[in-house]
Amino acid sequence: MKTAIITGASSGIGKATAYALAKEGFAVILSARSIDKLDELKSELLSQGHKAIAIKADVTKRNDMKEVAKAALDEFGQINVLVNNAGIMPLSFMKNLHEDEWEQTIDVNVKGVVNSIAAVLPAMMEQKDGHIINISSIAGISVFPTGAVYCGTKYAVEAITEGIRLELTAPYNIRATTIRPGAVETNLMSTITDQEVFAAFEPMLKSLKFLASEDIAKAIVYAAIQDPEVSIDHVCVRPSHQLM
Ligand code: NJP
Repeated sequence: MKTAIITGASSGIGKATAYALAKEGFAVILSARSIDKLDELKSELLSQGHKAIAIKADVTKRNDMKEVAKAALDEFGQINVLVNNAGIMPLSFMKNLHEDEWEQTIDVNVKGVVNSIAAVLPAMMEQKDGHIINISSIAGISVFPTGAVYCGTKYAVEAITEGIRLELTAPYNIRATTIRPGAVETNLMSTITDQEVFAAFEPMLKSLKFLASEDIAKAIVYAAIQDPEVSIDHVCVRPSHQLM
């Protein structure tokens, strides 16, 4: 049975992805910091006949992610897919100097991604099979005001993903994909504390119909279930009326 580790599986896109991959026959390894939410999700999946385990882990901590990989191997014997989904988006104007949030955004969105990659690579290289699906963003291909640091982290995710493709696909059969969501209805905006951001985006927030997490989960499944010789490099999924 193929397995998928999903970081940030306690809500939003990660949670929807857990359901979608489980329905495709993957055993899912759910990780995030909110273990209560993960346990609830795990119970629901098990009651529907799926295979799932839940492990509390903070992506910014290397050892936590190594424990997640170890649990996946102990339970299922292999790691086929890593969905690097955990992320935060405390948008702010540069002039307002939200330095702590900048640092936290880099820690979660960049260091968290490489910590998770490092945890699964030994198993994937040994198996000569693996797929790293990194949740980037439209912010990973274009910059907008208030998003300087957030966009910077997602540009980094794009670069890291391309590096994996160049170095690891041919010798180890490890594929790499970025998923680039547009606006999706999740808890992500709750991390914004700079009130000027809400004022700046008010017209957009009032008029735009956000996507559902399930819309992004479908794209993740599409990338994950391709035949081994097919590489889906990038998938951009945005609301039809979101122009940038
Ligand atoms: O957000 P949300 P999304 N260690 O807040 C986890 C990208 N994206 O589903 O630890 C481990 O519902 C947190 O879990 P917990 C976005 O950049 C979104 O929208 O329990 N996990 C939760 O499960 C991000 O990469 C949109 O608090 C940590 C999850 O992350 C991905 O989509 C647009 C953690 C966040 O779930 C999922 O975000 C776009 C840590 N230190 C890109 N910190 C969008 N929604 O519009 C947080 O372009 N988490």
